[in-house]
Amino acid sequence: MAEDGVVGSADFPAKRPREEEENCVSSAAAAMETETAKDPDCVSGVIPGWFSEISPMWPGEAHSLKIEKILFQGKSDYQNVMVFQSSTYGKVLVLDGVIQLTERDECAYQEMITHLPLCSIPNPKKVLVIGGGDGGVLREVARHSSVEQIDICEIDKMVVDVSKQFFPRVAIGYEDPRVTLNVGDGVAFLRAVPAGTYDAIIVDSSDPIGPAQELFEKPFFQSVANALRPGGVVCTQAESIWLHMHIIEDIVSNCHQIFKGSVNYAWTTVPTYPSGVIGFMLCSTEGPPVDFKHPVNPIAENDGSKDPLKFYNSEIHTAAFCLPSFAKKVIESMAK
Ligand code: SPD
Repeated sequence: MAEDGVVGSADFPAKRPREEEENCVSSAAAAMETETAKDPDCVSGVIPGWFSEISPMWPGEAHSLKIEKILFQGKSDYQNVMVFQSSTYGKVLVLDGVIQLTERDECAYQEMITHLPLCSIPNPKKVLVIGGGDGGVLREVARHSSVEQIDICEIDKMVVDVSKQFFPRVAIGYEDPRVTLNVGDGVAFLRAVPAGTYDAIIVDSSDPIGPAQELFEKPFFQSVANALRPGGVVCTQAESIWLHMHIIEDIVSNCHQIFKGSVNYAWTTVPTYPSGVIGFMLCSTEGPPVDFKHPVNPIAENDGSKDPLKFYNSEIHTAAFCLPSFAKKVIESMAK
């Protein structure tokens, strides 16, 4: 292990970096004057002065945010990284043209992806985060006083560095002494984890185009199940019921084959994500039963953190598993 709890990518195989940038699918305003703009090929205007999120994953629609100032643009080995100041959602982190978080609504995602699994089991001690380089999930895991070890595996060091520089209230998660950062490929990392190591694994990935693609595939879920103790839980980013039922169906089908405990889908609202909602796949391995819909491990009112919870509470935990009829029909039919 290297200094400061950071494990270098040499400790396990790194994912092959993207060779050449394909067509840039997203747009930010060309008309913006920026001191830091380095990649004008990836900046084209839909509405001048606005960032528009355009992707084949949500064809025919594009949510836009007004840009006050572009604060950072860079290209890592894996993706384009951009930070801009928006006029209504605070600072925004964008990877390959897709919004990962805004200061205003990140709580709705980070709190739910973390506390839905961790409040569903008694006494979680060892937690692994795959992805989540911005540190927001770490910040949330750290609220749980029972947790003794928090490992994170993030493929892109630039995401970690940029988050620490521009999103200190999110990246504050890295300051917890229980955290060990591994920079490398989450798929390879998990394959090397001894069976039964973790009580909970949280997969905070970007969308399945680009570096996160394998995190949506069956072999990855198999490695997750193997790395969990009996009755351990996983929560993965599982896209939008409005846009991605085909992806969700694949995830649910894989999870029913692999996880012999509970398999449930939950969702939350995030105004700046495509369609304004995003879902989570929650599963447990065979062992002590887990009833995700009824949390058994509430977070202490005074959890010792600087900022109180903004979004999560026990009522919204249970409500997150109530699905609209069209989604419920598909997802529940797969359990049979
Ligand atoms: N469509 C974007 C989905 C992004 C999910 N991951 C966000 C990372 C925040 N920690």
